[in-house]
Amino acid sequence: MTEAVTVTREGEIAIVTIDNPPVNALSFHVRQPLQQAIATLRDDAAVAAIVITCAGRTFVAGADITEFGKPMQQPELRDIIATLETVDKPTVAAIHGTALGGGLELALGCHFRVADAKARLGLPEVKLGLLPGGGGTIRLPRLVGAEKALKLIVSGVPVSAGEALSSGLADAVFDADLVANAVGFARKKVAEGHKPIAVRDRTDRLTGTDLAAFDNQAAELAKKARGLEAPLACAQSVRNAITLPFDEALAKERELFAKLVAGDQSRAQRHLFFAEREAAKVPGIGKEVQPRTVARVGIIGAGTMGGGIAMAFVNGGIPVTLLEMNREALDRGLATIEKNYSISVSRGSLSEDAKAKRMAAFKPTTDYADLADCDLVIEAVFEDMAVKKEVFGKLDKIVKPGTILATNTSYLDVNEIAGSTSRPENFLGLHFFSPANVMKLLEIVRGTRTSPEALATALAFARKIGKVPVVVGVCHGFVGNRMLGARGQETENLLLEGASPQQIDKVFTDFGWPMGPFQMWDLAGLDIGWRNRKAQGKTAVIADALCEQGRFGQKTGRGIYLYESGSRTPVPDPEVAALIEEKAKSAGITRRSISADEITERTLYPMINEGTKILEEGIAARASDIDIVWVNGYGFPVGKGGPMFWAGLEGFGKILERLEYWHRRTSKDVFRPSEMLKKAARTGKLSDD
Ligand code: 3H9
Repeated sequence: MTEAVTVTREGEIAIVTIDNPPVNALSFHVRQPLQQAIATLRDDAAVAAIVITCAGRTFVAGADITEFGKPMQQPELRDIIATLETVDKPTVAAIHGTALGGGLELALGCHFRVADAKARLGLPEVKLGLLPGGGGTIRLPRLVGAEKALKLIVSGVPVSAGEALSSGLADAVFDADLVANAVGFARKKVAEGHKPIAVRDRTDRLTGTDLAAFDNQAAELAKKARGLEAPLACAQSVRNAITLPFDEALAKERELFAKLVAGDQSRAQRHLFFAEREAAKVPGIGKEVQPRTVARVGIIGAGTMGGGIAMAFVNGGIPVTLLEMNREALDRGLATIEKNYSISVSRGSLSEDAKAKRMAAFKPTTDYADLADCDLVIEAVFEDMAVKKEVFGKLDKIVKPGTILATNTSYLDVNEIAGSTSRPENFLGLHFFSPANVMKLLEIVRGTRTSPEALATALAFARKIGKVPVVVGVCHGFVGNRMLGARGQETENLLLEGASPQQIDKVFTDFGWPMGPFQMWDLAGLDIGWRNRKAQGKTAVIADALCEQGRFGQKTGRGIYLYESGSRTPVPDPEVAALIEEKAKSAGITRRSISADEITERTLYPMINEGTKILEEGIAARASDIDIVWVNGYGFPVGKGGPMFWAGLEGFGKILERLEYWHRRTSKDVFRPSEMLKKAARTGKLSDD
């Protein structure tokens, strides 16, 4: 094993290299020799300056997250930084790849930071439910000013080397030869002969901070935090950097960090960090399975879904052949795509030049023969088995032998569709979520005959276009929509029995969902479900009645709620309340008061139960995969870690007991507890944990 920390010399300049693959996290076996090396070099009169750099693909990407939740072994990061700050010769962090979290904090302990032009620098701790706990909230404002620091810390989004340079976070940026240039930079500082100033002692960017403006900015951020503690703690700590002496502010940052790291929200968010990486590892798909190259994608259908999927690929650098039935539909689809890009240009997130390049990456066509050279073809046409089979029957004859065919169906049997082609091994489902160019989740549906190569290819292009892929098996609605179905089964009954839409929605938003189920109905459009129900001979007493009155949701200004013209704010409607009462009366239901707990038990508990049935059937490989689906596709609050993680917090025993109660009362299958849930209630964990 190579040494985690080595010291080399370029004349009077010492170079400390950290080597802890894959991301140079500051694990205990790095901290200890690093601390020692810095102390030794500090006391070595032959050393005039110290450069800290990293081997491998990146500078330090943070503390070692796997050590959180266990007793921290000494020395801690803050001890190392404190030692660094006792060095009175120039110290220079040479940053390539990403300097994140504790990695950037280590760099902030140096007098200077120099970066490779492609490097990114950030404090993403907030995404793990934390605040930077190695002095980042106290030192960063001293370099870039409090308002910029607050933005960087609360968003958790890293900045480019160029931005770091212009804000004062970096002192120099180099296009190549980072370490050699860092040594040159250090030599120059030595030659200048000034005693370098530690970041902790710099106050120039802090004096004159407009505290009222800062508080306003922090209040705006607090509004968006939606129950998450970490963003508020970040803001509090940056404020302390302005108002308190350095050491006092640092001690308070430490207290805030200790509280967050021990809390459920950070546990949940750390779980999601590892769950996302775990989801990319599919049983049976090892490194020996090589993904195929996907150089061009064909997409059939330029409507909302097809257009969104096409944009996702083009944004990820893969050109698209976009097919529609006729020229008008094609032009409409392209116009929508262009409009979407224009919005990005007007917001400043895309340049005119980049927009032009992206538009040029679409090859529009109405001729199936133009799909012949595609490596992957995805259909996003009408959700109808016969239509899909016809499309794939045609495609199968046109595309090359190795081309992967994929359906974007939300519910239909992928195996049956695959059977309509001569290549079921090169067939899979790609369930994108609308808007497909924005939503991160991609359910990759593995058919019984999908080959490992096809699956590995799907995982590879999913990551290339910035999606979070989760491999799922074939069943009605796969993981997400199947559990959504279980969550929604009792919502109408709750209305009929006495709850109001706004009461139910409030239980959901209080939980941390961005919106409740009825707000979602109105947003998605009630007519979609109505059409599906009619096709399947099903009914929904309240939703059907609303649709019969032309109340389709936001798009018609009225659904379960009322919407004033141009507004998306739902306003409770007495007419809907009367309709619910009337329907309850005709069904012979005496309405009663319904508690928030009952709403949770009859919506979220069945959803958890369905999740365990999905695991029993092997539709999802792990409970954490289900969490990734729900957090990235359906707005499940990140601070609760996804439905299956949350179930552990809530208590499997409690969930089982209430499901059994509702099952006894109603005999409904949705409440029938799974064997896995019963076992979890006994052991305290789901079987794959
Ligand atoms: C912090 O610093 C707190 C301090 O303020 C205070 C301390 C007192 N630790 O993502 P990848 C693993 S909090 C342990 O697939 P990429 C990861 O699980 C930290 N492990 O690679 C995976 O393992 P496996 C703040 C880590 O190239 C492997 O490395 N920092 C850590 O797509 C490869 O990861 C962050 O939040 C870690 N810190 O992306 C940064 N990081 O192969 C977190 C990664 O077994 N990291 N692993 O599945 C990242 O954002 C990305 O990993 C990075 C590379 C962008 C660096």
